Amino acid sequence: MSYYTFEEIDSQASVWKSVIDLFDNKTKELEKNIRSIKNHQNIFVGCGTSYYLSQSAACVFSKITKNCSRAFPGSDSYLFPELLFPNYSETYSIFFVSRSGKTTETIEAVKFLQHKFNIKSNGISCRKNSELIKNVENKYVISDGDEKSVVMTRSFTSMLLLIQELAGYSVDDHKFINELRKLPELGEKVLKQYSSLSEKIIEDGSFSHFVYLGQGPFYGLANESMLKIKEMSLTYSEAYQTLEYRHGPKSMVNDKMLVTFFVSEKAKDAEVKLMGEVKKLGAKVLAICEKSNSDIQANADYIIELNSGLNDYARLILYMPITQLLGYYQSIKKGLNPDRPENLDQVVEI
Ligand code: F1P
Repeated sequence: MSYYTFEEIDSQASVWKSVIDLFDNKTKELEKNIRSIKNHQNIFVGCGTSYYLSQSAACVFSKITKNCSRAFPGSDSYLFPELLFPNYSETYSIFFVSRSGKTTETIEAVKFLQHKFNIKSNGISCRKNSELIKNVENKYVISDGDEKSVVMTRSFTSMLLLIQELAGYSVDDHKFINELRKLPELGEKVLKQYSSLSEKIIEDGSFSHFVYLGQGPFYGLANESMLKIKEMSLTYSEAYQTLEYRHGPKSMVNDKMLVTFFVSEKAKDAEVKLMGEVKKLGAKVLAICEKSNSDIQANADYIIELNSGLNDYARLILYMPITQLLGYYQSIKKGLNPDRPENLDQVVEI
């Protein structure tokens, strides 16, 4: 039986190409939108996957535009709005992220913030006729990223890439933009080279608990990978900033666990030290890294080397097909339907 989820994961690199093409052939409207987000503080708002995406997006924006950028769940934006705008004299741009463009909390946030504060609003979605896109000033739509399955996979990576492009173009960082151009080809390569390893990891193990660890911009990816395991396979999973794992959660490590490290180049030495500690306590370790080294080889049971030549902030989405597939194969192994998780709808409407 073939599942939409698998096709959606497998086809994502071609959607990344559509995102690159959108920016390579910029319309006048897109150029105007990009100009309007210069030198602002940036706030990213979404729910579920779109919130985790926002966490990584805010890190990319802080690094590339050098303007303070933060992420909030849709609910906080209208329940605790004072946290979004501590100093109202600053200039803010707000980015609402939603695949469907109709999640209740995100739409509440759009309406509340537009009514209460006069702030430039940007909407990022996979559906152009959605309520979100109708209600924002600057509209960014990547329709090819939309999905039939409940869980978000290619929509996550393609909307994140769209935001990476916005960051790069808003400050004319051509080095970063040129790195992003390489992602579709690299994504195809990763899928070809490593899909079978994701399947093997699940086949070989009998995991009842998954942990995902990533620092800085990789933390949003760790959260999203944690969610994929929960949604698709109804298996217990957690995510932390890598070094936070020592501060308590590590005490629960056992031999029924797969601990995945999103290894960065910037913090590699510090991150890799933890691998040995986790391995000693009996867990299986998966390292996803740009380049492996002797410490990774000594401590990881499975290694995925991306060899992309891209910097940490450009390379992010290349990590995701692997962990999306872990959720998919774990779901199949448990006899579940990865397209239709239990007790979850495609859109949360309250
Ligand atoms: C957000 C979301 C998804 C979740 C489920 C329900 O959707 O919470 O993360 O997997 O599909 O909706 P959206 O606002 O991005 O459409």
